[in-house]
Formats: sequence, structure tokens, C-alpha cells
Amino acid sequence: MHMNKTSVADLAVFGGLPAFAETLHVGRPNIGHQERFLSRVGDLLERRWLTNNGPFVKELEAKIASLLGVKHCICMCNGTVALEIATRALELRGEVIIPSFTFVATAHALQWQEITPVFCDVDSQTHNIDPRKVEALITPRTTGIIGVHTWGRGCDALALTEIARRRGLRLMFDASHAFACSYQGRSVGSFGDAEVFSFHATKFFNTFEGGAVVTNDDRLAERARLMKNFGFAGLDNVIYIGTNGKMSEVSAAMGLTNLESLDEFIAINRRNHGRYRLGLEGLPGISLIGYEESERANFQYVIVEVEDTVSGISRDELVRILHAENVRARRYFHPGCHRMEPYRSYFPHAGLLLPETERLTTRVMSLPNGTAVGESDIQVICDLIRFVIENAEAIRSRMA
Ligand code: T4K
Repeated sequence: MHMNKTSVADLAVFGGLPAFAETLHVGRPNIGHQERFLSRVGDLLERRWLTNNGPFVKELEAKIASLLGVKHCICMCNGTVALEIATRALELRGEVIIPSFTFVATAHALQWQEITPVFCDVDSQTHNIDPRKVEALITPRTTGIIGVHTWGRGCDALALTEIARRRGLRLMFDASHAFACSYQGRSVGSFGDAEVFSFHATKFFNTFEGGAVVTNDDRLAERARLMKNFGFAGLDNVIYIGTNGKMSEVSAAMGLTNLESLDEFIAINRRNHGRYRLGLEGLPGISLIGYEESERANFQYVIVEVEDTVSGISRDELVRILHAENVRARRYFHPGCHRMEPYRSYFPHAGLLLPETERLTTRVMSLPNGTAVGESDIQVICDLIRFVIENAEAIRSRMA
């Protein structure tokens, strides 16, 4: 056990656990074949074509559309701008129903355009928006619903589609976590009016920064394309309000390279997830969320729920200890969008309608995964957690 001076609980006094010399993060990027990436960078420099719908972006868009089985993929500079453009292209306004248990970008993309996000609770098992709670939130100002496929597990797209159809609402998905995943055997990307991906460095599939809107709707695709390029429909011809949402060629080069390694990324993530499952098995108050065997998953997220009345230690205490031991576990999505500004000022009592969200934001933590994480790392992380749970009482009294 290393004697980490910053260690909250000073676990060293309890006896010999191995240590991490280097910090293990949640969110270390998955990186494909480096030489192929560098060769593509050489090509784009030779071409002197760096951005503005270059050949790599076009190739990436075609490959993603084909992989997901959708008609259109429009790559963008990041997932947040892709969300903003998709909501604008869909003409959402007034109020849009979203889960609060998501990364704050889902809400901000709406509020940035003065659309009010109305927070819906999630299902305790799936962590996804609960369709049974959506209808009660619909008002005459509601124009759409955005489901989030949290942790890459598809949200109940069928129930949401039924509600959206019946109530005349647009339906979108924030699929930032769910690249290369399926729901009910169908590829994520093909549900609703449009789906949006983030290709941020921390995501399963990354383009450094990046994102995409995918859709089967020709008109919507056309509008999103115009909007990401200032509304230019040809030289000197602006026909629409737009922004700069373009993906650069170097990002697309990274995307093309990483696309060639998706199977390898999934295999490593899946193996790692299995190691965590074995390592955490039987630990009281610790449950690892699983992925459906019948679906295609990217296994990028290792999500643990901590039930402190059983484990003897709270999620926050456990995260503090892991940090002190150089494991940068994260409390995604703490404290929930409704407890962040400006939403907590706008809706100070939102939590009353979000009991499951409130519960999950105090219990869930995300552990390191991805191709940068090895089996022996996972063994040590699990041993550490096991050690903390088995000595919870003594450790807590030292932390007090
Ligand atoms: N919707 C959902 C559901 C999302 O999860 C996200 C993004 C979005 C929309 C918006 O998409 P983008 O506009 O971002 O494309 C991170 C990411 O910045 C964010 O993209 C992601 N969700 C969110 C869940 O996580 P932070 O503030 O937690 O990031 P940060 O800087 O703390 O990085 C996380 C960890 O990753 C660090 O511990 C270190 C590691 N890391 C990070 C980067 C950037 C690396 O090892 N290498 C790197 O290059 O938000």
C-alpha cells in the first residue's frame, strides 16, 4: 500500500494494498492505429484542405451513416452544437421534456436558445427517462421530447415514439453515450426524428472534439447541413440563419482511424466490464449496472450504485477515497441538471418531481474504463473497493 499523503482515510495503516503510481481517470480516450492516423494527417496537410466539408469529413459521414443504417450523418464540431442545431432544425421552441439525469449539455443546448427544458424523472433500473412520467409534463407549450441513451443503454424509444405521435410532438435522442449500440436489435441513431452523438475525447468513439446529427429525414438533414455552415447554400448565397458547427479534417482523420478499431475497443471494454463484475461480486451495497446480452453495447461505462445503508460507506466517501488513491472515479451526473444553474434558480422545487433522479445522483459513480485501462488496474480498483467496504466502520471513523 502506498503512503499517499493526501489520502483521506490513510488506508495504509490498515495493511497492504497495491498502489497506482499514475492517476487512473474515467474518460481516457480510446485511440486507434496511430500510424494510420498520422498518415491521414500527412494527407490532409499535403492537400492543404483543413476544414469546410473536406474529403475526410465526407468519408466519415458516409461511413457512419452506413454503419448505423441511417440516410444522413452530418458531422459537427461537438455534440453540444449538434444538439443545438438539431433542435433548431426541428423547430423546437417553448418547452422540451428531457431527463435531468444527464450531462448538463442536454439542458444547456435548449436553454441557450431560450427553450425551457422541463425535467422528467428517470427509471430506477434503466437510469433513462421514464415514459410513464412524460405525459404529465406535457403542456400547450411543449414541442418535443429528448430522450438520452444513458450509459449507452437505449431508452424506451418505442414508448416515447408512441407518446410523441399521439401528442403531436417531435422526438429526438441524445445518443452521446451510445455510438455503436443497439436498442431492441435496431441501431441507435435510427430512432425519432433525429439522434445526436458526441465524439468528445472521453466518448467511446472520439474525433478529439466532435459530434453528429443523424436522421432519415431529408429535409431535416438539409437544414442541419445549412445551419452548421452559416446557412450557405452555395457561394455567396446565404438562405438561412446558421452558425459555425463544422468538423475539421484532422478530427475526421481521427474519426476514420478510430472507426477501424471499434471492434477492438468493444472487446477491451467488454473484457474490462467482466473483470469489474467479478471483482465487485458479492460486495454488500455495491451494484454494477449491466448490459443486455441481446443488444449490441459499447461497454464504455462502468457504473456502480452505492447503497450506503448496506455498504456502510457513502458514494461520496468512496469517491474521496478512490481519488486519494489515484483513481479518478466520477460522480456522473451529480447533482443533476435541475440542481445546476440556471435551472435551480428557475425551478427551485424541481427535485420534488424527480425522486429517482435525486436518489441516483447521490448513489452513482463511474469507474475508469476504455483501452487505457488494464486488467491488473481493475483488480486493484476492485480490491480497494472491497477493502473499503470490509473495513467501512473503521475507515469512516478515521475520516470523521
Ligand atoms: N450529452 C451527453 C449525454 C454527454 O455526455 C455530453 C458530453 C454531451 C451531450 C455534450 O457533448 P460534447 O459537446 O462534449 O461533445 C466530460 C466531457 O467533456 C463531455 O464531453 C462529456 N459529455 C461528459 C460526460 O464528460 P467533464 O467536465 O467531466 O470532463 P473532464 O475534463 O473532467 O474530463 C473527464 C476525464 O477524462 C478527466 O478525468 C480526464 C480524462 N481525459 C479527458 C480529456 C479531455 C483524458 O484522459 N484525456 C482527454 O483528452 O466532461
